[in-house]
Amino acid sequence: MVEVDRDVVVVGAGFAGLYAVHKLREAGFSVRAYEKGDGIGGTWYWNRYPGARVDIQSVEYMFTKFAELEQEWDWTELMPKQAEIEKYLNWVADRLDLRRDIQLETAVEAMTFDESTSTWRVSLSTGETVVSRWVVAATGCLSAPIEPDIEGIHSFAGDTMFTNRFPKEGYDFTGKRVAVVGTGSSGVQSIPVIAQQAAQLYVLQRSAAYSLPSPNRPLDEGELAKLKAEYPEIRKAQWASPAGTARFGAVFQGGEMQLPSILETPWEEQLQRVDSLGVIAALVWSDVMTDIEANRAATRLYGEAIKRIVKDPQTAEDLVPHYPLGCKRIIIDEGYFESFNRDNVTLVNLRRNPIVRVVPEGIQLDEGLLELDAIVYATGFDAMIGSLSRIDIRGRDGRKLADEWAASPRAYLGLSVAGFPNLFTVTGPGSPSVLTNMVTSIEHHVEWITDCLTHLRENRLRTIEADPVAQDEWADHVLTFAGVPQTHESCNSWYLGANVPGKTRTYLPYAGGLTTYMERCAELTAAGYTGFALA
Ligand code: NA7
Repeated sequence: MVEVDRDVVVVGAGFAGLYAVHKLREAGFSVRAYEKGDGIGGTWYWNRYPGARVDIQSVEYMFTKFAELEQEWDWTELMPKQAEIEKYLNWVADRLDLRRDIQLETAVEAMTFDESTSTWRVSLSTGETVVSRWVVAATGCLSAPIEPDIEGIHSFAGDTMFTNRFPKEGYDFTGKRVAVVGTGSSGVQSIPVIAQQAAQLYVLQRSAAYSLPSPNRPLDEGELAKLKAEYPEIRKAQWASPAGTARFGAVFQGGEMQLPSILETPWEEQLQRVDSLGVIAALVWSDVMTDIEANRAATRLYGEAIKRIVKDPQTAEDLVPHYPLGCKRIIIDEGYFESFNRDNVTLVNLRRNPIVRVVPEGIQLDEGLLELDAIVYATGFDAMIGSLSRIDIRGRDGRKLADEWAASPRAYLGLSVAGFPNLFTVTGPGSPSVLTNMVTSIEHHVEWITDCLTHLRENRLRTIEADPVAQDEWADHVLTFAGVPQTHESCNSWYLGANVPGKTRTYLPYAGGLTTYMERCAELTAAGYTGFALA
């Protein structure tokens, strides 16, 4: 048997990488994780922009299988900020003694599968090469940043920042003339915070956002103690829920179980819902996600709700999206629309007044020059496949993963790619991942991988590889779940890869729900790893 440096190389040290190190080590495998950042946390290490916050409740946005440990961690808010999540992950790493198997400031640059020994040769940015039997790619779904293709972007004389690698030391916007480019989650979360500091803030919007007010609030001691006492029930409910979170919908729907059809509800009655619920009124209908006409009605209602918040009529109109509700992940904000009533905030509709180029003084728009001190790009990610496509990964016969995925971004069960044996893609394309609570999806994948490696070890098997036919069938199956708003021709989401020029347009995540997905994985595994070749 060939010598390996480690049984398993783990790429990344966010939620997935940390859990992988822990579970694999616990199962008796030797493991080493490599992390590009100089701290752990993955997504929650890099995305430290002002206002960054998760949209899942804190008591569910944590590892769910540490019954004792979870009692020791105190969340301070209903939906925690980036800094608190980063602190939590560092605390977990210390408590589980994970750091000794994690090497920071080390990027995996290339990996090649050696068919003669069935091992991976992993090349690191430090110049080292590590040989392992298996690789677990815990590289995240939203971790390959996109730099927008804007002429002159590097010529700006002021401060240029990206939300997805925001300065660690923070940035003081006080007295500055600032532009934020992009109005996805990162833009929408950072804009209200920057607006409070900046002398002048220009919001450069190409597509308007669907955003709901955050229900966030501090958790007082008594409430947290009660929640902790309920953790066993919360965990049970969470794992029985199709989204890996049982407490999410209740926040917005007030527990209402039977929702009416928007198409069957007179306009005056629809407006009454805006009276009581504000912008959330657009969401509380039975047919909005299944019928495009109902969806258009919801957008109209959403526009009415915005008009009631935003005083300037043109700004209010420009803030209404021209694509279906549910096409992109709905954002949760803290005072986004209210920000546009401030004297120091101006919305620039790039559809009417596009960016011509960036110049040393600021941004040259079609209709004039914005003179600026700082530009913040909140322009998103090459989602779900970008982080692995950017590593030079060679499988059987020298096949390059980036080329395979450029043509057809697919992975069997979202976990394994045909032609790339012994490589596992945690929350890869075709997995529920980004449509669920990421933590539960990650836990499921890491546990499945650990069980799989244990099975291989027990049965003296050296390789596992997805069957190409099973992989294609899975990809077809995944597409059957993509809903009406998600695949509509006017939808250009990162779920579809449509935010990256040249990327194949296909719906990447599995929308059938985590519970259904887990059942399917369990059935296939129990039947002898159907769809995989084990050797
Ligand atoms: P998103 O959601 O992909 O948003 C990126 C935004 O940047 C979006 O509004 C884009 O407009 C805009 N964008 C991208 N390129 C440009 C250029 N060249 N010019 C102007 N505007 C541009 O990324 P986020 O980081 O906000 O959020 C990612 C996920 O993190 C989010 O879904 C949550 O799940 C957490 P477009 O819509 O493409 O017209």
